[in-house]
Amino acid sequence: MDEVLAFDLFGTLVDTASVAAALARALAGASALDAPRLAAAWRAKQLEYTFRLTLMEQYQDFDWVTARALEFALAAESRTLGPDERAELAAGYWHLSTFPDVADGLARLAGTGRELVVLSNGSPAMLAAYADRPEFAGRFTRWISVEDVRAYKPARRPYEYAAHLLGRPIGALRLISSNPFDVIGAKSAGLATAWIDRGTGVFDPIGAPPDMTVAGLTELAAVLGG
Ligand code: 2OP
Repeated sequence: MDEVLAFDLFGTLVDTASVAAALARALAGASALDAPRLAAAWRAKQLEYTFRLTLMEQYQDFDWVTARALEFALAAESRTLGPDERAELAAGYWHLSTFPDVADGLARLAGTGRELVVLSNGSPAMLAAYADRPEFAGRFTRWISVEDVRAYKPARRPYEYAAHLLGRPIGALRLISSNPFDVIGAKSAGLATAWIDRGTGVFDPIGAPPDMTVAGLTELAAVLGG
């Protein structure tokens, strides 16, 4: 039986840097703004909060985490926005741009006969919104949210839960992610891995290297015979 490919969403299929345009619009007129840097700081804080909550054995959903991280990132830059403007910006995480290689890569991977699923930190409602996109429609058999186990990746629980839901041994899943923490977490839980290097070229040296490194989904499909 072929392995199941479990895709991370944020940063892997959709581009978290695409919130920069909305940040630039919201803060137009304020003093010089490096919107891509602010978007990156927001994303880094968002992930930090997921890690910290999980370490504290607490859970707040990904919308809450995203909103709090934006609050922090703005305050750290001494930028002020009202609650409605902040809410609108945070809602941008429901509408991130899909990376250009994704539609073609998923089509080819589906052609290999492997089952494709999503395993994401996103809330079930967020995942449902993404599932309706034309490039994703019908490609994934499941959109698995960590919310079901109330623990964020890279805790073991979300990976083990995905294997349990799919009724497969954990080693029959391959996690596909651009996030090194996710790749290392999955590997340490027993999954095979593929790292989508979306341009950083730098992988964290705190765990096993990825089983596979590719530049995008089209290349992944080629390596996997699609
Ligand atoms: C995701 O779960 C880790 O943010 C990443 O989609």
